[in-house]
Amino acid sequence: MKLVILLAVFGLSLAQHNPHFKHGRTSIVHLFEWRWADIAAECERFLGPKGFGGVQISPPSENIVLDHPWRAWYQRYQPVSYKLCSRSGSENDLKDMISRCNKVGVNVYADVIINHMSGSGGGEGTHSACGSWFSATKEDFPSVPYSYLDFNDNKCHTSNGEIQNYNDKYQVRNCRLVGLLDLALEKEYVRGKVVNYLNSLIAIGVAGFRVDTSKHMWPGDLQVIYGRLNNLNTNWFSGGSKPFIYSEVIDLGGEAVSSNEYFHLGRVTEFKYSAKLGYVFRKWDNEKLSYTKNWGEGWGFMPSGNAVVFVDNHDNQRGHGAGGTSILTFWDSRLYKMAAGYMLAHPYGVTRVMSSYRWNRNFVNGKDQNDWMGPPSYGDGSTKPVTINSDQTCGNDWVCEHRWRQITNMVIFRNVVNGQPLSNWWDNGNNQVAFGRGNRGFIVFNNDNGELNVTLNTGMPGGTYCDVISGQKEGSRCTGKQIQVGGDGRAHFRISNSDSDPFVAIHADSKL
Ligand code: AAO
Repeated sequence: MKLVILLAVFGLSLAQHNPHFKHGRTSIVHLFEWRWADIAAECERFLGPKGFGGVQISPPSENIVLDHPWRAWYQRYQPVSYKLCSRSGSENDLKDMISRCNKVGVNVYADVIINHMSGSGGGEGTHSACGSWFSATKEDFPSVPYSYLDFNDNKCHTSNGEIQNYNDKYQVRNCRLVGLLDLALEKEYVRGKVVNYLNSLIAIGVAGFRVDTSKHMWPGDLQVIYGRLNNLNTNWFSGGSKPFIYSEVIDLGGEAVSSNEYFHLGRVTEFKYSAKLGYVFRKWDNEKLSYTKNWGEGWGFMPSGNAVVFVDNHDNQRGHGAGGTSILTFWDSRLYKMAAGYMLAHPYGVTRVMSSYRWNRNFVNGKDQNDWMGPPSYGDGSTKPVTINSDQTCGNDWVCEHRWRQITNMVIFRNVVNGQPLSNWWDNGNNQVAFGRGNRGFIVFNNDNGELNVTLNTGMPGGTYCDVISGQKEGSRCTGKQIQVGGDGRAHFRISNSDSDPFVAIHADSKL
């Protein structure tokens, strides 16, 4: 009996680590601030056909609407109700998008804000995405409903009710993060509301959740909440599937709360990965690509089976969260493509690709004054649609990194090499490295100032392969470079450091 219970508990926690990707797919794309209608179209016209495993969507719950700063992106991180209504679209738009994405085998993961409601300074009225009245002043959110009794104020013992010290885990979990009204998740009533909210998303077909500010919630409370979640909708997922959970925990070391407190609950965002990858490709702090021979746990990252990894996220790409100048973003496109290529080729973690919009950066003393700017929008504040240009890039200031050929093709590469170990590592002791994934794929980087000119053992069957970075295989020809692999698995690579993309990748499906 005890064994059965143990197995049940263990099985349950394990299942929440599973993204439930379909058809051997391996990557998530974060379509930050996209409208639901655009996501639906993107699933059908691009993500499904190109083999993306899932999409992380912006918070679907109703949020405060801010005038100062005007319609900031981060208003979406201040819920006022659990109505499924936001500038991304209505509840019907959301449902339609989820089912259309599911139909083409692309999972949907919702970004959920359950630690808090709006900021304490949010005032009162109907300045909300869909007209719900609320009072931040009185801590009154009748659309849920939550009252002042449902918040943590009495549990926080700092002078102003704010988190003041990240070395005190009681503050981190019981006090307000930047003034956000902190929900009392140990209350049965609050747990019930949160469970209902998450279950309402499971009912319409999401595959799981990115759980915002997990660091600021007690793992024990989260465990109870997750334990009450329904299994995934059997229209799309096999019976008994638990929602995939990935906790947002920023742990760069040296604070009271560590990522490992959340490992039993699901996967966790590995922010060290993003920060270090930036250092490596920028060659800061004397970092070199050759030092990444033991990339992963060897670099002090969490175990691979626990990690969700990314080059940048919606916070650190604009200096929020664990932002820093090392973070690579679309603004540094050449290095960004290499870093994304490296991440997607390397077996560590579940990979998440960022898809951004452009905003008017304005640095004053190293800080972007416009780090608040919301998505491309019309004068009335409504979000502009994602348009697709004839060359398949996006218009209206949507960056669509996930559509950059080099990145899309590396998402495909990761699917093709799925399950294969890292193999045939080579480096020049500096910033030229190469590695394979069994006999299914091989990648070579030149981030040095000189040329790369070397013959390497790729571990691949002999033949002619198309490089999927400078081009790809189209019919029986390569649109970019060709790589000849001999019968002995060896191939010659020559990569100039002035190439627009100084890396080369081949895989089993790019063979002529
Ligand atoms: C906005 C305004 C505030 C206002 C508030 C309420 O900006 O001035 O008071 O509304 O009216 C986003 C925005 C916030 C925004 C918020 C609500 O980023 O600016 O506030 O929406 O609209 C912490 C959390 C982490 C969080 C991150 C931003 O731990 O969970 O802050 N990320 C998520 C979302 C994010 C969202 C929220 C949470 C809120 O992804 O988009 O906020 O729902 C240390 C700690 C981290 C801490 C950072 C930043 O990091 O370790 O836990 O993240 O500080 O406070 C080095 C260190 C590193 C350190 C970092 C500091 O890198 O190694 O550990 O420096 O930069």
